[in-house]
Amino acid sequence: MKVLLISANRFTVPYAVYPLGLDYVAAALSCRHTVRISDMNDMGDAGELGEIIRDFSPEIIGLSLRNVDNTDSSDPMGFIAQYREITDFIRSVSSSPIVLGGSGFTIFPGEIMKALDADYGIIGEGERMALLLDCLENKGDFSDVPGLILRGGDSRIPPPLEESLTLPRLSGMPHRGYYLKNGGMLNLQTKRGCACKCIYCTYPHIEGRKLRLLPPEKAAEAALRLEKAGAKYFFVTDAAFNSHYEHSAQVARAFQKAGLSIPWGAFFIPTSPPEGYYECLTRGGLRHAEFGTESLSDTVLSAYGKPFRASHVFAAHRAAVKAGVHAAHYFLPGGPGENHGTVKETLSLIDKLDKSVLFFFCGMRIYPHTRLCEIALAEGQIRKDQKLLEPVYYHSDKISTEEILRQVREKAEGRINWLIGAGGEESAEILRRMYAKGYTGPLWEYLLR
Ligand code: B12
Ligand code: SF4
Repeated sequence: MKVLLISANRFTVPYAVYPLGLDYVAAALSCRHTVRISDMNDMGDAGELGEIIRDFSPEIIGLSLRNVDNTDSSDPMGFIAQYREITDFIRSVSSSPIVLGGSGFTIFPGEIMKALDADYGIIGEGERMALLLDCLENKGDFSDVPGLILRGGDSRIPPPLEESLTLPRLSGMPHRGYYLKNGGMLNLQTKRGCACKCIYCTYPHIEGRKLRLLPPEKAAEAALRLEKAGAKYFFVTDAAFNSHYEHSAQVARAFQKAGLSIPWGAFFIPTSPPEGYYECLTRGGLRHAEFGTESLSDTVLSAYGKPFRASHVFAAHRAAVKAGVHAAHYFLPGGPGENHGTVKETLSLIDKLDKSVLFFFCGMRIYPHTRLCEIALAEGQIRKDQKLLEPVYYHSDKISTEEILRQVREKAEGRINWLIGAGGEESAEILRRMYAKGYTGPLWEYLLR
């Protein structure tokens, strides 16, 4: 079959993110089908998409829905209306069935199927689209496709893929050019899954709880291909790169052994690392670490279900900075357990995180399939039948989000390394201007204080 895969994401805050998921879907389909990828970031307007559809005449169209909103209560934005415009446009030029997928879709499959009136959706890993195509070609039984959702049907949550992680399609992606021109950043994945139980987090639902690891030499092969393709920097998209200390160190050693010369960054859990861990990673090219710290109050960390306490955050931070890593910490005040005292505690300890960039997402978004959703339901903050596609944020009855924002803004005054949310359009615009001058990567070195 002729398959057109489209990345619908046009959000460029904090920067434009390469749609890696579609390379996995393409790899799973390419042996039996003709697959083409189009990226809305790389297109001037919808007219261009129309030309691609007319020229290629796809028999089926897959649409990747990464973000449903920006998860930022201080500057909320939703993307479903934009996606609806895209599906309406596709329908105006093609009668081929539309299949939805992607991480945003996986969180809200039923609601998004309805909002976009799509033919099919695949919850979770899109490699399973190969089974849907088999089914369509052979008039097979749809119930053999795990995670498939039909128009008007119920969502069935599939088990994560059993197989070990493989590589995505690594060549023949012309849309990479857009990212190489705008910051030079591409991305790769070395594992899927997270076994932690942080109460608000969707990642275990999207990727599964069991860790599935890519052999380190395969990760190095993927990294070298990115370098060869012209990437100046890459981001490792794993839920948490150090959720398996041994494997992540092996990956860094494999990068070093393969002679990788471009720097990279990743998400980290601020747990105390083994001796020499960050030095090993920097030898393999690690330049920046984004820590999911969330709070420096042990009361709050415990209520959030985090697998570390404030002392571990400081240990992880010191170890990373000593190794020369650019550190960033994400904070998520306002969830269960937060009160005036805990906010004060976090803000008074925060200066210990020197030489770092601090992101504050004030307000915890309630997602389905999370412990937070159960807590909010038990506290009467949401109804059992309430749809959460339209963002709902948890409210602590001990301190309001406005008060938290006020305190954070007051402390952030005059500090360029404190960003509310992802920094918004203003920071993204500064990055865009620096990229236009030839700068590459996330460019935190200009903010670190
Ligand atoms: C890494 C990451 C980032 C990094 C990206 C760095 C980079 N250069 O790549 C950074 C920190 C920059 C980032 C930023 C943001 N992120 Co983010 N991010 C992630 C994360 C952890 C992984 C995404 C990823 O690349 N996965 C690896 C690829 C291979 O998987 P995938 O894309 O999901 O694709 C698979 C399936 O989804 C499916 N699939 C994908 N497309 C399709 C298409 C079809 C047709 C089919 C059938 C299947 C299918 O198959 C693929 C292979 O199995 C996810 C959470 C998660 N665990 O998924 C959040 C996530 C995507 N981010 C999210 C958000 C909100 C954001 C921001 C808006 C936050 C903000 N305000 O700044 C920005 C937006 C950035 C942008 N410009 O779009 C949300 C999106 C949900 C939502 N609420 O909208 C997620 C899901 C986290 C969450 N809160 O639940 N992010
Ligand atoms: S917040 Fe990080 S450590 Fe916690 S469950 Fe999510 S991915 Fe895992």
